[in-house]
Amino acid sequence: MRKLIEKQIVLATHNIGKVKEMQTILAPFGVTVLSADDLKLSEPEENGKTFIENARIKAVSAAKEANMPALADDSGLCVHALDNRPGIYSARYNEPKKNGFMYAMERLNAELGDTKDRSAHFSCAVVIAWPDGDTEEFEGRVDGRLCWPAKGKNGFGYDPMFVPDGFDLSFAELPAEEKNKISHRARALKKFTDTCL
Ligand code: ITT
Repeated sequence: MRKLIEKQIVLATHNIGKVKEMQTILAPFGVTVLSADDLKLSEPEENGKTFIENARIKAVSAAKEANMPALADDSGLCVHALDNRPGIYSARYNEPKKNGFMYAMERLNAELGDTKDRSAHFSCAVVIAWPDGDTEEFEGRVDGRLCWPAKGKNGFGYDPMFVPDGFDLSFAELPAEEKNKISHRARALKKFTDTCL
């Protein structure tokens, strides 16, 4: 397993919700974290078939372009009664409406109809790539159930309709520090920090 010797990395994501969470989780480790927007990095086509493949595409592209280690996150919501959709298509599920996520949440809820099984999980793949193309890859997951109507104002994406196991509040109702203890992203990043830092 390769250690991160460099003290500066770029987050290979253009999603501001992810950037905030990743910066908060990585803050205690003393690594300077730049964002893809800071460096005006391009967005490669995410044509992988898994979260790991898409995270690898983003990390390798950003590390080469920025000439520094790059950390990418590919994540999504997997709804069990829908054969784990939208999965890797979670962001694209919100198209053509790019602003606000209500469109995707309503679409998902309509697709579920009166299905009794509301169980779901969030998955997150985190890949660190170095400019020489080397990578280390990690995954995290949090299980829960979908609620309707959506509730809460924190977080981003599908957070208002996802209630993690052991809680009655949605991810968008929980304070950020609570979500960051148990989320799919926190769990994948914990494996990254345990291994590479
Ligand atoms: P980048 O590719 O630039 O990182 P993106 O938003 O396109 O940004 P993804 O392709 O990984 O990222 O899509 C993941 C989508 O899954 C994201 O847009 C959210 O809608 C959803 N998602 C992932 N993690 C989430 C979380 O913690 N809370 C709510 N929704 C989440």
